[in-house]
Amino acid sequence: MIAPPAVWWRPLGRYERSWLTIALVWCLFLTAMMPLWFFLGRQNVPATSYRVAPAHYQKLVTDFAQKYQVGTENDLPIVAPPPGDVYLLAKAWQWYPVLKLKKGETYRLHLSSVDFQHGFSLQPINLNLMALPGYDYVIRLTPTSSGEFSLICNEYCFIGHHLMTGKLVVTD
Ligand SMILES: [Cu+2]
Repeated sequence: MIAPPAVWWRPLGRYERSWLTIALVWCLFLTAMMPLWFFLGRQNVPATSYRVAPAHYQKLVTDFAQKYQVGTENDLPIVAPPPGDVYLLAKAWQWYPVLKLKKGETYRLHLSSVDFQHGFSLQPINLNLMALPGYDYVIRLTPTSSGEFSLICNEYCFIGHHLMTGKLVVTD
């Protein structure tokens, strides 16, 4: 056996010192950005959440849909509510109902699930929210462009997950 020399390392070279400094500065920068971005980033959805019994939420949505229904599409009611509280329900495996909103108006979009955890994903805007049973998630929403938007589920919710699509319409 050969014993290693008493001092087997050499003092840091210029390059190693530079790279270590760059790595340290980058780590500190990223660490500072985590809390900063939480407060300054515009990615945070203005939302609040409340506890709600799934059966109660289901009733709220069906009453709401009946009240403001203006049509039907693929057996789903098309609902055109006035600005204010609007309801959307995620269930295996559909988004209920088809909401018809007005550009520039402000809504309080309620979102919840009656069975599994689903993922609300509005395309092509790429607005992503969680739909959880037992929680009413309320999002302040002001559509800024008109057209037809697709809703997909981006949280795996068993066998019908890939079929869980919906629609949201914004009119001028
Ligand atoms: Cu899903």
